[in-house]
Amino acid sequence: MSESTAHRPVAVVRNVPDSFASCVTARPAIPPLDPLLARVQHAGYVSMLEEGGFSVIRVSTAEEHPDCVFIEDTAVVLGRRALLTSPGHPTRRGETAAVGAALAPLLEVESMREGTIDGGDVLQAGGRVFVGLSRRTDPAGVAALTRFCAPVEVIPVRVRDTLHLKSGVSAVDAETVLWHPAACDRDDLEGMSVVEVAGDDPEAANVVRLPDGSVLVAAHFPATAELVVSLGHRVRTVGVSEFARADGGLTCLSVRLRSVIAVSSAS
Ligand code: CIR
Repeated sequence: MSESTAHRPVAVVRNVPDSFASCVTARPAIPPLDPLLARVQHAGYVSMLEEGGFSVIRVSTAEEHPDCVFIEDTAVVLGRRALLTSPGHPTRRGETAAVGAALAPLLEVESMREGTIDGGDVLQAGGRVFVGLSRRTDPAGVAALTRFCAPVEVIPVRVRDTLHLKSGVSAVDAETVLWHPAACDRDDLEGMSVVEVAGDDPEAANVVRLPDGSVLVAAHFPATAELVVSLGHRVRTVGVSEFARADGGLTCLSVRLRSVIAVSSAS
């Protein structure tokens, strides 16, 4: 590799639309969501993805889709294939077409024909795929995902009180997940080393593994940052409070293509 290039896995993101304040939330956001603050925080998130070793591709934003920044929900990537989802909330279904167009040059892309899935319910860990049965992901969606992933094993997990499975569980390394009891039964994460996070907010368990081996943690969860350090990982932090107010965590702001390596500037 020359000094001016680096081979990096790809992360796909989608910028914050002006309509962000109208996105779907479990409870009305008070004060209203601020698209300008969200944009500043999104820029920080993208910087961290890049510093951590991802090459970032952007899908243009869509004013008619206030939630489009939560791009993780629109696609599940397994190796060099992508399944475009049918998101569980009807207002979000139109988000997938532009994501499919962005992924098509990089991956073999197919679309779901039955059921609903939000990518936030799909956790790849320990060589298997855990999928949350949630308010957004239904049994027909799980069946579609199971067909897509074969021969990789898909394990359905009943989501307890969180929006998505990954709202309260995420992988911190190849064998270990962070977990909050609001998300699911601990025993459902069979085969994984399960580490409980502190506090009342399940999103404290939502982190992103970066290609350089570090782990991205939301700045408003310092106890998670300490926990991840105690597990032997380097931590990067980023402020994403405006997305948290819209029921989103760190994973939901990108689709990560760990098997697709782009050659990019090493700056
Ligand atoms: C929604 O309710 O669909 C969005 N406001 C938040 C989606 C968050 N997605 C994720 O955690 N994967």
